[in-house]
Amino acid sequence: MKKIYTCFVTDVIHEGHLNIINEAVKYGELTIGVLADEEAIKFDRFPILNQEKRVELVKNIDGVFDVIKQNNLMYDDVIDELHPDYVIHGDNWCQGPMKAIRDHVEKRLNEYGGKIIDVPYTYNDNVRRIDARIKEKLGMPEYRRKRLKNLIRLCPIVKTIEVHSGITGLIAEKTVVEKDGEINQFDAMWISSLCDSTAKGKPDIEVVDLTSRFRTIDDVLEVTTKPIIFDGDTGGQTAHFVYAVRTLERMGVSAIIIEDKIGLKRNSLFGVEAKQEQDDIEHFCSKIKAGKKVQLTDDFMIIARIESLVLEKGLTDALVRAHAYVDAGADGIMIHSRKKEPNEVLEFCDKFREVNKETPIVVVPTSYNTITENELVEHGVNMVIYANQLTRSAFPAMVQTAKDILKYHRAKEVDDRLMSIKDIITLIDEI
Ligand code: SPV
Ligand code: MG
Repeated sequence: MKKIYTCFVTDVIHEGHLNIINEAVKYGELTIGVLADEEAIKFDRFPILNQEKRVELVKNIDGVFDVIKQNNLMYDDVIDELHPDYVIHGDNWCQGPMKAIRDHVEKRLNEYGGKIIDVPYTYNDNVRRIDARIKEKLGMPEYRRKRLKNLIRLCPIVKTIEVHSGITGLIAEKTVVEKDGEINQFDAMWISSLCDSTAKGKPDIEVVDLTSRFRTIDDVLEVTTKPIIFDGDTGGQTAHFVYAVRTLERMGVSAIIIEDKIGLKRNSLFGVEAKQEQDDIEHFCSKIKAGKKVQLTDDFMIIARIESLVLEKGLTDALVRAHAYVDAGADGIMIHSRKKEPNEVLEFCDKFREVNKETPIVVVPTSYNTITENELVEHGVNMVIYANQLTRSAFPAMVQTAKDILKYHRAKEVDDRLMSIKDIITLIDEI
């Protein structure tokens, strides 16, 4: 009897999967591997059911010889142990980032004469409807909100990108890349005060009010499923902050980050060039405590952002504050810096981790951008936020286009570098 293998990530078995199974059993006895959560999230949606539950789901299907766990996205664990004669998959993996998986599997099977079978991918109205329902569910507040904590547990580092609109949300949601045989996507989204304000042509001084900031979140929520981390600036007055916590939690936002500054907030990247005042520890702790007291679920996180390095108050001050904020109930610490080199941030992380192994550390490597995600992981960082790069890439492109249209009195000269009309009108999926 030949061994045939397929890998499932799915939360719902539909006719597409049954079709693969029906084809597979023609060749031999079928083993289905259920992909680990931490591997699935590298290229697919976050599974609604965890790996254990998905194993149970698949076990109930008739005609399946065995169900195993696949813990490596590239199939190496399965190929080493099972040595399948055939690997069967929908032909959707013949292009796009998933092709890297197919290429790798093909190479491994070739080592001993195994073969791939591609079956036409089923995408009819029924499957489309099931797909849309899962996506809708993932976007619901109670499912989305808790996913950040899950991601912190599952990922070596949670990769977060700034978004400030539906369209930037879609970029964060849909961009998947393959490089050197590795597949990656962003895990979460950051609603930056800098970029949200900039998109509205306003300075980053808390002048864009919370009602407007929540509108931005709503636009993003409507078209995405990934968790959202909200840049809450100083959190404002404590009496106001508690309302923000409640609203964000209800919307399905996973975390708010508030910075320990008081008075007129200026962007941290100004550092000491702009007058900025740091809050005192006691007052900031009372704000954290008030926020933690009003939240209604265990999912929501209040992350305390320390501005000591930005305001040149030194490492010791940053560490004292970090421990005090954790004691006050902060679910995470964000340490910020505007230095070109990562040294002070890394030193902070190392020293903090000597005492505290658990509390998630968040960093924003805008100025010290040579540091890699792997290096951050080595220093105990749990989340990296790419806080403004989408805005900063779009703006120069738009200015150049505006200038060139004025220069040439027509749009022909700029057309080559623009997205095609076909691409833009088909970019957004219609319901
Ligand atoms: C933001 O993105 O608005 C931030 C990060 O708060 S920074 O601009 O570096 O202060
Ligand atoms: Mg900000």
